[in-house]
Amino acid sequence: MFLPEKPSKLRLREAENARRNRLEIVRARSIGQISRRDLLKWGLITGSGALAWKHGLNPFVRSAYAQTIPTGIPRSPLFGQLPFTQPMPRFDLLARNANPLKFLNPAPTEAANTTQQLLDPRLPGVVAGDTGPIEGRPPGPIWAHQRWKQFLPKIAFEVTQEGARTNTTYNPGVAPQHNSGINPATPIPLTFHPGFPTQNLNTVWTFNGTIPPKLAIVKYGEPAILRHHNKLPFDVADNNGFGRHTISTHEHNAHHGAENDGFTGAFFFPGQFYDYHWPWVLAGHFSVNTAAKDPKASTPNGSGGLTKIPGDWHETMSTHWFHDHMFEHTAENTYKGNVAMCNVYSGLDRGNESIEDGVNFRLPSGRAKDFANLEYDVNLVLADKAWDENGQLVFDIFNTDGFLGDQITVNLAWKPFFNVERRKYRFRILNAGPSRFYKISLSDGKPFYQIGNDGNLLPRRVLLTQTDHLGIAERYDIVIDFSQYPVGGKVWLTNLAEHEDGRLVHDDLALADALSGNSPDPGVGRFLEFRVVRNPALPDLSLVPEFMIPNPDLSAIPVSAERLFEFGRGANQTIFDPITSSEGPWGIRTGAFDGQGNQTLAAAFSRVSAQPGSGRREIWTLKNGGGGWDHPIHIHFEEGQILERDGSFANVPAAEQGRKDVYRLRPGGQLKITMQFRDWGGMFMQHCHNTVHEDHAMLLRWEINDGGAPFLRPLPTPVPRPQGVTFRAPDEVLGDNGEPL
Ligand SMILES: [Cu+2]
Repeated sequence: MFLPEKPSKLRLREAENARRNRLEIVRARSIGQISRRDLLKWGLITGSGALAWKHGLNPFVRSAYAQTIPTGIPRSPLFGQLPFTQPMPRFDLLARNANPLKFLNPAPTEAANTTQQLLDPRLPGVVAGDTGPIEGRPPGPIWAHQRWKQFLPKIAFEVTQEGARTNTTYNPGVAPQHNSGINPATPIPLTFHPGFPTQNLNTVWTFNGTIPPKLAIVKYGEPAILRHHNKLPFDVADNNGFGRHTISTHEHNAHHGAENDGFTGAFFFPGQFYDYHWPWVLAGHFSVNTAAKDPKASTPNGSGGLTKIPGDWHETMSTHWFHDHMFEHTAENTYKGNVAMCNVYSGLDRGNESIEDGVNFRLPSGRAKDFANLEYDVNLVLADKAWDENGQLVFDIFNTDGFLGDQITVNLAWKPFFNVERRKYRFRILNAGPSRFYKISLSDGKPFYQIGNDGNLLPRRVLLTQTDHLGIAERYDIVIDFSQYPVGGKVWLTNLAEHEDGRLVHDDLALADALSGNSPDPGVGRFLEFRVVRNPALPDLSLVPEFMIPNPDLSAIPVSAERLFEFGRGANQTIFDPITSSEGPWGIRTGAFDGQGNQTLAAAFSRVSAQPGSGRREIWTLKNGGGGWDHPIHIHFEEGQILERDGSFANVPAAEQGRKDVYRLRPGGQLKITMQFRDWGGMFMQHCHNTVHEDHAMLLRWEINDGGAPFLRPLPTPVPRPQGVTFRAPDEVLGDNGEPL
């Protein structure tokens, strides 16, 4: 997979040449000059989806001096830097702007703002003089913000997506002593380590064009709006080799209308913005606890008290993220930096460890502010990266199995350290992909608590010495108690999951083996150093309650349908459209639970593959079609409960017994989950979150059919163009048995 640490010069040159040759193909595909079909035609891709073994075109090409050992990928140079020599930056807080209707200019509107602007002729399909709408949201009533007037936004976030630049406005939300001494006034160039080269303008694209990654602070009962400006290059070729300049922003498992979900086919162009409306209601808002009587269904009131809100408190969510969902280009764009996190606060999880009101869990956080104290509540985003001999980020392996970087970054800093006090900390750990799994342990094997899985606090805390495999897009909230270490002590977060390729974890290493440095996978071992630097100034008042949020009880709700989704290889395509359909090899077979014989289909966002009824409860079986790969499957919009893993609830580990939005299938595995579809409607998605599998067509669209107004059935497919989104009827609609209607 990767070259050994000190390869011979000849071997390194051979591998670098192979990578350079491949980059031409990666680039041509990223800007749409060639398709996968072209590559198949030219014989560069095999039926199984991997690049053929043609000299210079494959990272695993047979080496000139070893017949059977693959050449491997050149390791990312470290420019003489050592690990754990730079502080880990805390996330960069997005400003919470009050009064969005006045703050945002032009003011946000219920339906998309179709005010025309002159288009830049560098945009695809545009000639001088063409005009198009300033907002890229599909126009008209179907894509209008659902229940806009009822949930007018109270907070606005305004962000750009743009190329790399220096951050001069860093706001970590905590004093430097809680940020390893980083002075936020010091400009931050876009680099993974101060001793590495700075990233070029169009090598990295992030929120506001800067690092550290961004954090949005939201709370229930406070509707928000995210205005996202696309400031990426007009010319699709200005991408330094990978990444697509059209984007769609998915708030990962927010319970919001489809027009705000970052649908993969509702992407927008450079020069446009898109307003995403986030109402932040508890699921069940319109059917459960509608009179807002239950104090557990609540939100911080700003002065130490609670405001009760409608909905089911068992659906309260906490740790979110948002990221690009561009059709066929999600892996490139998220890898390039289109990733942010979002902490959702509530009466239960308010980010204040001192308020005793019988509702607040008092998880490690801080106490100075009413809610969202961050001193001891730390977001961590894990992302494996690779860079070339000039230190520039590369998206290297043109391989549909998945992409692995050889270097682990935390908060986009290469192997940093973080100063902690002798007390409890909460870490909200996100795996941002693109393809690697992590199994996390402390380097001394000491136990810690897992309190959350995905966006949700668990029914019960779980004491662990190692986590399960953290799949791409999954989040684990853990609590580590550093009071067990002396001042001056050090301990490291360590990855035990060894990969050979992007398909699955090859081996779970014993802690000693992961620490030994002997693994051929440079991604295992220590990746974050904790330095215990002092005693806390104030006593640690935080708690780690044994019991937190039990699952909502759906047992009284009849099951309206059972469906099967099988995730596998060798997908067929029935729709041939250059914009809305993709090609495999990955795909999904859809059907009734006992349905047999339907074909595995590659993604097309103009196909509707399932239509659960609004308010209904369903049971879905997610099945891995093979034993040679793992898939972390993400179902948008609804939190699910795992009823069975491989035929029995006894196989569901404690840390997976809460609500989930990403479901790891494991090789050959099968899950049965249940969900209820409510409150909002429209077109959503389900896909593998190994983003390379997702982009190579393991994705489908499903829709909530509410049987009437305000939605048409099935919804027309948006087809975005710079001049404006057009619509057409879905190319294909599958019935409950998985067969085309
Ligand atoms: Cu997958």
